[in-house]
Amino acid sequence: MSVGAKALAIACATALAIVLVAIYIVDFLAATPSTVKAASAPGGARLTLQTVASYGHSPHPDWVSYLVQDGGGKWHHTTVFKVPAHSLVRVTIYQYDTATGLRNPFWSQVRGTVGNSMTVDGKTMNALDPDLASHTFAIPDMGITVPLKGVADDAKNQCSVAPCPLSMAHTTITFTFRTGKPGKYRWQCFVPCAASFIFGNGGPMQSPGWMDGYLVVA
Ligand SMILES: [Cu+2]
Repeated sequence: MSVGAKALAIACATALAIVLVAIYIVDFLAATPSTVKAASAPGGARLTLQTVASYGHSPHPDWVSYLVQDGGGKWHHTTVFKVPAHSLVRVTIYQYDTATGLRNPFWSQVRGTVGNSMTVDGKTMNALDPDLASHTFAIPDMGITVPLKGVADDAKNQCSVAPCPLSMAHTTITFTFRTGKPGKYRWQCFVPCAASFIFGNGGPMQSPGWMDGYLVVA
């Protein structure tokens, strides 16, 4: 290879590396989902979420995701939720995805909620069979973990395009937790639910706006 050809090859490789770094910064590091304020409720706030097996829209129609409902009943594709400090947050999660299962059964216990419990379709529970978990809603810095029971694999009427309506197969999980001082707390799912990614932990599992996000306590 001539010196000129070598120099050209190095220049092309350098340019490609710069483009990839720029895409990484703009598309991943700087991409921040919008913030949705939880609806006000006596003593605090009411946070309503849903999880879906596939978002059904661009940019990733086949990615698993969370969505949040605003006080007016409209669903938003974001995972940044604003709730008041030093107050009770009553959470309802409509879970439309089937189970993937937890590798670490620690995350199948309900921890950090009022009474260390949740209700699943109206039944009070303190833990879930790890194999039945579809996702978790966990805020490690607040000591909160809630495992979410998946719908049966053979359930009729499964939803694949968000937002999913209550007429489609789902489980309903409710729990309440108390917020402390203001801050920005990371929350995430711990079920390796990202189908078609290595060990189920890529794509939506490491992208804010899908399987993780922030709880903004203000
Ligand atoms: Cu998940």
